[in-house]
Amino acid sequence: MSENVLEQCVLELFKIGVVKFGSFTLKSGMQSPVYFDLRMIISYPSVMETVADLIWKARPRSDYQLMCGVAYTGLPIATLISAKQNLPMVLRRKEAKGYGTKKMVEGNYKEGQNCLIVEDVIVSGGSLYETVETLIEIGLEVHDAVVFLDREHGGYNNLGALGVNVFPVLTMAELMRILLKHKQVSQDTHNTVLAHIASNRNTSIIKKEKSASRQGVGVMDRKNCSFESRMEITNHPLARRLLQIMTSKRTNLCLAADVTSAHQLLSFANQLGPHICLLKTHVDLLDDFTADVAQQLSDLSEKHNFLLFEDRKYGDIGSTVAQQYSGGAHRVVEWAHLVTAHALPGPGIIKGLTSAVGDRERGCVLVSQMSSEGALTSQEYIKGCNSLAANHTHFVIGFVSQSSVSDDPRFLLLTPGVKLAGAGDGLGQQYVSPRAAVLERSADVVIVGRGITEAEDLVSAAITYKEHAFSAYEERVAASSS
Ligand code: 5IU
Repeated sequence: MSENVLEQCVLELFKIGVVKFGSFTLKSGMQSPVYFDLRMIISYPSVMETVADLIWKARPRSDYQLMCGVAYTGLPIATLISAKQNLPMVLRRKEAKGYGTKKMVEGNYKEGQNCLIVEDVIVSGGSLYETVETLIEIGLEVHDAVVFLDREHGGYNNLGALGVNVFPVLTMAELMRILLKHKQVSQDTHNTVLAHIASNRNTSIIKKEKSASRQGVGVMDRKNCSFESRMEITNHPLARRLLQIMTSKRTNLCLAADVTSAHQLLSFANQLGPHICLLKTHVDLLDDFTADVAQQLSDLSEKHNFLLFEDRKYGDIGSTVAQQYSGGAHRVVEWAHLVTAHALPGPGIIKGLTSAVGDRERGCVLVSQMSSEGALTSQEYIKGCNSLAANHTHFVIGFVSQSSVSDDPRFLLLTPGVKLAGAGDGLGQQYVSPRAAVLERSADVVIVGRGITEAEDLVSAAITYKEHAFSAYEERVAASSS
């Protein structure tokens, strides 16, 4: 196919608004400066025909007996090809019918037939693989997929590893090169998109039950997975870093340092740093916070390899939290790797916080449940937190919780209200032991304050909590694999 046809097609797609630049959240939760929406072509039959021709030409061989378009945009494209090439189609439903035959695949097919997959765009390859899986289950042979655009986020390799060869018409870098060559985008936009591709090359497919079964692995349930194995499937760099710290230092202990002087905070951080994965602060309690204290905290976090976690519980509209996060006396975004936030305001809370992040590596933990007596976090609220997190995996790394609010292995559950002795503090706090937090309440990280900060020997108290919590985690993972 001539380079010219492809270039003309890209320019045409750009003209009709298929390619957009700005700030977008992809289905996976990834933030992207570019969006490619091929659905639009159904309003432009001649463009659709060109796209279908280009896709057809990208196939590696000619002996397919069937073709299947991935819903939705792959469907009209496959239909065009099917009619033009006289190649029969099958259609994979998104959900099985609730009546009649309940089948997942429509159309006539015979076991063993070789089926070509047609898709518009691949990111991680996850939705394409769901289609492949269903077709394999009914006995079809599926080895090749033709796609219009490979966004270069790892889908090509992910599918290759699952035995599906992907043949893209175009990659995102080629698309940008063509738009730049024809002066449709600035050099800046071009570079921004290329940098985005470079930093998101390896997204993974979240293995749903079915995908996992083809590879002979079990369903990935958070509670059963080791921190190490979860590193591979989280798409947030700070979640990965935290899991890495927990694995290498063998600690899932977060110290809650509710103190009023910087000297005391820094002294806790220095003494207990070797035993913790996170230092949870409330720097608004300090009488003497300065930028220098923040710098010293950062230095200690580097020295002892733990992350800084400011428990500010942001909960206002986006514009206000953006200012609270970046400004005021504490300039939290400048030094805290993680912060807590309420889900109450809805997606605006994430938009507001992320607008202040710039190019720093930052994340948040949503307060899903609280340890205090009579907390008002209902099931409905917990569900809302889960969907807010699932739609913003580029920023949300997990939840503060008191039970197994999520089985998604990408998210970490952090549980406060942990103490070895004592049921409460007389002000509503309710305690459980570190073992119960991990084994009964499904915590990944235990948050301990006064159990350590009020102990006579700080270091030995921290070691005791660390050992209780980490051995409970090891038991939990071992129990699931036996
Ligand atoms: N904290 C809770 N419960 C919660 C949430 C946060 O205790 O539900 I959200 C904070 C408050 C304090 C720390 O900073 O965790 C617990 O300290 P003690 O271990 O001293 O109770």
